Amino acid sequence: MLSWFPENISTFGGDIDRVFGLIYYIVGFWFLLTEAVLLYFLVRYRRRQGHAPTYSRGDTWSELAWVLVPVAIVLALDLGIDMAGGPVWAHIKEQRPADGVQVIVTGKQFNWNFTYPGPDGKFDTPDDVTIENELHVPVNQNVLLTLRAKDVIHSFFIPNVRLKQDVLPGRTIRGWFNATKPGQYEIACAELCGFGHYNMRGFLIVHDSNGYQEWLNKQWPPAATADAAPPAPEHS
Ligand SMILES: [Cu+2]
Repeated sequence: MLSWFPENISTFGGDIDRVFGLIYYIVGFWFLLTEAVLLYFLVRYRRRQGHAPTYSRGDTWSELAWVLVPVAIVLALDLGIDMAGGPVWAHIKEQRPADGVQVIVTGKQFNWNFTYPGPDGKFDTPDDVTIENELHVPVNQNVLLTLRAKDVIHSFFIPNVRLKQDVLPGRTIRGWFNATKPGQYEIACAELCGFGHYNMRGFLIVHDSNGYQEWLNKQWPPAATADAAPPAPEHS
């Protein structure tokens, strides 16, 4: 199903793909059906010699049924989509995990800045590190994003983790994901944000746990942070 999609490497990506598939097949079915009926009627009721047109007022039940029956079916299918999509939305948008790797994402013309809190786990301290266009995360761990924009509206889009979120100047929006496969994946801006929009390309680098530790050690060499470590327990 939907095999042209980029590989899903997100814990919630399968749910999103299922909702997408449901909408795709329902809308696809109705599109083909209505276009086919339209073409049939165009030919069947075309202008012909000796056939006077009739005007249908639509005020008998059998005429109204042409409108009301499809309305009822489409409404039922819409509610079905809502029932399938509602829990997925709630899981992704409202039930953000409490623990995870914290990253501030700032979109600006024309790149993505990723800010890490450093060993102290707090933002706006001297050990914060900001990296351009590279989001490094560990595999199988929650990544909690705080999304902001500096100038105009951008849209933070990582196709492989099925995450797309607008970022707006003046607002702080939260997002999260949990990547299940190490590798390098594309990040894009999905909102036309100026002449360099096409160039707003970054990469998500999902490390295995050793690789992530190595990357952390490179950003914050252990020697430099030894002072911040708690004192060794005293022996009595
Ligand atoms: Cu942008």
